[in-house]
Amino acid sequence: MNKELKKVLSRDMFLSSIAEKIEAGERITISEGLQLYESDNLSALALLASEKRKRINENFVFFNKNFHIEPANICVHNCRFCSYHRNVNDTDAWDYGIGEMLEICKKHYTEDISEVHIVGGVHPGRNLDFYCDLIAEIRKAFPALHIKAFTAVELDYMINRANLTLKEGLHKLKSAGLNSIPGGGAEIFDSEIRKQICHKKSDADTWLEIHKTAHELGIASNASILFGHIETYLHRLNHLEQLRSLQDETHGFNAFIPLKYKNFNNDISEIGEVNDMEVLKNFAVSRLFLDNIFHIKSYWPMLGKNLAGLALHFGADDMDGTIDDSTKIYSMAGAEEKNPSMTTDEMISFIKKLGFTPVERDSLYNKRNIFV
Ligand code: V47
Ligand code: SF4
Repeated sequence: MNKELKKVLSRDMFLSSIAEKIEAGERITISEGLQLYESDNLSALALLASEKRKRINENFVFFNKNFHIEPANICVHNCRFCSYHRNVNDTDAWDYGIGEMLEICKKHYTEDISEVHIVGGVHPGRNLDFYCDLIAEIRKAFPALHIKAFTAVELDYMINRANLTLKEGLHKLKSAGLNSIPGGGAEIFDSEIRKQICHKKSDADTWLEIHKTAHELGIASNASILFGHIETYLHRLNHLEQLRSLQDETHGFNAFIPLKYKNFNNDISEIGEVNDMEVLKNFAVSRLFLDNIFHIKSYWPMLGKNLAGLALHFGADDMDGTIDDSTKIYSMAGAEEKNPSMTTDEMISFIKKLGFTPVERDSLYNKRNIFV
């Protein structure tokens, strides 16, 4: 244990014993996780999470060069926290065809871009064949691009409608060129909370089953949590526990993304947003609890650059991508970054200024360039 951490823990009996466990590489329990959440000793949480992150990821902070496609904001669901979904006839609804999405790819693609991230609403008029054609066309036009696409909730709907098993549907998408699955749609796994904030959406078991099946087929994925609305610390920890157990089985999750609930223009706006301390604490506990998911993503388009940078001192090791102003999900929910875009140079100097070594990665966290 480093000197600074010892000093910060010297008058904190509760955290000291948990810190010893973490130091010895032992797994922490839900009740220990609860003690971490309930602690006001933010310096200790930061130092503990930083020690853990260093053991896993040294001093590296990862980023990739990517862009997003949001095929449609039309959605059959009506999640109460969502500021993005629209009905088919709304004047601000969009719904891109395959040709339009290829144009988006052409607009953003250069040889050094390694990933396209595709997430949108659960569209009632689109089927699995449409999405397979989309993936196949992108694969044909941009053979080297990693295609990370469709949350488990979108996958559940399209595969169900095609009357296929999860395995058959995912296999079909993989054959078309799908490489990995993003972490969205997880929200909070607890069924009572889900009933209150996203009652129509796929349940936790389905979300977990889709990721498990994907992992078994060799499709890696991410996981997320939507926090800071009506859930308690215990709901968050139960969520983390379910992810940790699945990861023990499959080792298929690349990264965990804590998504802070943003409250602009949705059905639960009145509950407000949690403060930055709470966000940072959540990063630290996630890093300490999820000992088997190697990367914690500080998703800057949603957090804003300043808070995303601070999260790197609370256990996060990944900034996600350069984005090129290609996502609206978070700006529509009130995120500080209205047109998120960072050049590679900006990303590198941003990470360096915070004292870390920037690493450009591919979507599976292979190192492409280390900027010492
Ligand atoms: O599941 C919706 C979230 C998610 C709000 O895998 C909101 O690399 C905050 O999948 N406030 C979709 N969050 C985003 C997603 C994602 C994002 C970044 C990286 C990756 C990855 C995946 O967006 C949804 C939901 O949890 N969301 N509304 C809101 N008001
Ligand atoms: Fe639809 Fe996703 Fe919004 Fe829910 S969060 S309403 S599934 S777009």
